[in-house]
Amino acid sequence: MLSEKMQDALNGQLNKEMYSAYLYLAMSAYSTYIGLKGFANWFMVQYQEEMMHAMKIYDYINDQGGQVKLMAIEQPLTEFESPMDMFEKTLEHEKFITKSINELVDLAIAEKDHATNIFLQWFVTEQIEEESNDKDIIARLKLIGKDGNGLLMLDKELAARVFTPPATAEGI
Ligand code: OFO
Repeated sequence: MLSEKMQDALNGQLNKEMYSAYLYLAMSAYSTYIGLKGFANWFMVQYQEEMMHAMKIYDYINDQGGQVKLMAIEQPLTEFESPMDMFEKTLEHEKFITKSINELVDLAIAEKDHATNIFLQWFVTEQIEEESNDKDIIARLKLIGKDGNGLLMLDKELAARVFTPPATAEGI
């Protein structure tokens, strides 16, 4: 059973996850446009992950007898300055998502909603990995600098990323 406040907050997070998916799909499209197919693949996998995050929340609200309320998804950027610009914006966005998840946990604790608190722990852990992956790639892009060969090597590596669907519908 979800309180109305918790339900609204989870619907808000569902919308943020859908926006995350949309943002990374925009980055995937831009990467393809500038000829970086490996980056395009990395962001496409990220898009799939974000859709999975959104659907985890969608399923959870339903499982708790709440009401899913879909809202308008903000338009993402369509132009980026460089691969570094995309990853800096990705990290910045993930920090915003981490803050949002932390606020949801605070609310679940304040409301003594143990089920939602436990549900959110998956996202708390996931955010550590998301931010760490982005920091890693930013560090490598810094090392690469203006070296085109280095960029192409990283592009080749990012082409290998695959989306692993969760083992259960809820992904737990
Ligand atoms: Fe990128 O973790 Fe969801 O939003």
